[in-house]
Amino acid sequence: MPTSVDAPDTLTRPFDVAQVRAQFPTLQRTVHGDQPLVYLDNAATSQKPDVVIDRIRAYYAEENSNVHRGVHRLSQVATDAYEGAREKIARFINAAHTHEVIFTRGTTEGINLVAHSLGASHLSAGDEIIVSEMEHHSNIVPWQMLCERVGATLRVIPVSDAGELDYDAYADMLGEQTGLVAIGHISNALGTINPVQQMIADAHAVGALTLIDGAQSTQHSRVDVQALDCDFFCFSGHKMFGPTGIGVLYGKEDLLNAMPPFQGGGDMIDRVSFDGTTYDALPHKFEAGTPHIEGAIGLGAAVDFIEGLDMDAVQAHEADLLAYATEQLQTIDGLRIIGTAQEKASVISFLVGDAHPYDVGTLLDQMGIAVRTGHHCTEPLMDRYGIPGTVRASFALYNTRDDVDRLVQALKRIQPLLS
Ligand code: 7TS
Repeated sequence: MPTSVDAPDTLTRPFDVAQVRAQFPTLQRTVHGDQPLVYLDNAATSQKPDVVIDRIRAYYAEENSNVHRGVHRLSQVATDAYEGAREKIARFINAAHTHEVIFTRGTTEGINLVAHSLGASHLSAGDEIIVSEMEHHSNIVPWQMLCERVGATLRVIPVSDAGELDYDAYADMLGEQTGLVAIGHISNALGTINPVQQMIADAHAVGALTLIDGAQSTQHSRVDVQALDCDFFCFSGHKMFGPTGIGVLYGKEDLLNAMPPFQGGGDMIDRVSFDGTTYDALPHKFEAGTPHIEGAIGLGAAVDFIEGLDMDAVQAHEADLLAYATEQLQTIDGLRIIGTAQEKASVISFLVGDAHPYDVGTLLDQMGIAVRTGHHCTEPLMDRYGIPGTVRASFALYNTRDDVDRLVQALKRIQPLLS
């Protein structure tokens, strides 16, 4: 079977943004007639490079079959590709074992899986679950549901005006009653990079488990789950140049083994009878039903794409974009940046005077600029700042200073319409 699309060219160093952009077909298109697209909605989802698109096409054109237990050739090819993707992802996050990588629909499903299964085995009435005020709803609501189910209590780490966690408050909350600390690695609304390594160590010191919501981190930085020592780490393929509908839950082997399955069905069993059913070993115990085969394979191609880049150079490029955009946006009268943490990823939330974020976003769209507006699924955080939402420009490795200039020029043009 041809698998040449599996092996992207290693990019020439230093980081060549034009060469990277050329690999993303969507970035070549125009919108609203002849407006070149300026795509600044990467925290919602990233665009996809040719290697990912081509790999998915090759799977359907040449390898399509259901996975596992098939004796025929195509089933073996599809299984090898699916399980090969799991191995790539395990290496990518430095998991100790490949079977610690569970395929999910995305971050949301990974967190719900842990809330369901860990809730059944490890958490009970009187336990506390700690989250922060800046969490995405995906890292709030499953824990609220779990608290209701088992009688546990949700504790919330406050956020400062700048958008940083109140670490002293966190340290005070930790105790033997703490069952789990569930924290976002990088805030999707503010860009704040949280000190998760220290938070995990401090949680472990009181015997608590830890879950990191990595939805916003795998596309910006190297993640090493063993170095972090987190118990669980969740992320979404579509935010890291891979397909939608696929994501990963990493969990430590002993914990995953001790947790009951999330969903029941085909592929997750050892033996089924009406007298009782036994479950398959990891990772299959947590993957009921036909999986998102092409999604996993596409995510493997996205991992290859990222690993073909010099991540230090990518980080330097994104840091430059963040600094340049922050400086340029501040030249706009009445523009207020929400989230000015010391440690920030390339996400900028802002408000322009009293203008509603939706109006700003709609006018920017007319000029080909894609930003996101609203509460970004962080309503408690918006309540904290007393605002209905923000305009959010989120940058990926393929964005340029020219994109920043287009955003700033457009904001200056629409400003008279907003007041
Ligand atoms: N956690 C964080 C920090 C996120 O940013 C998101 C998605 C999720 C969890 C959920 O990920 P999913 O792939 O399961 O949906 N964030 C956004 C966003 O900022 N705009 O659209 C989706």
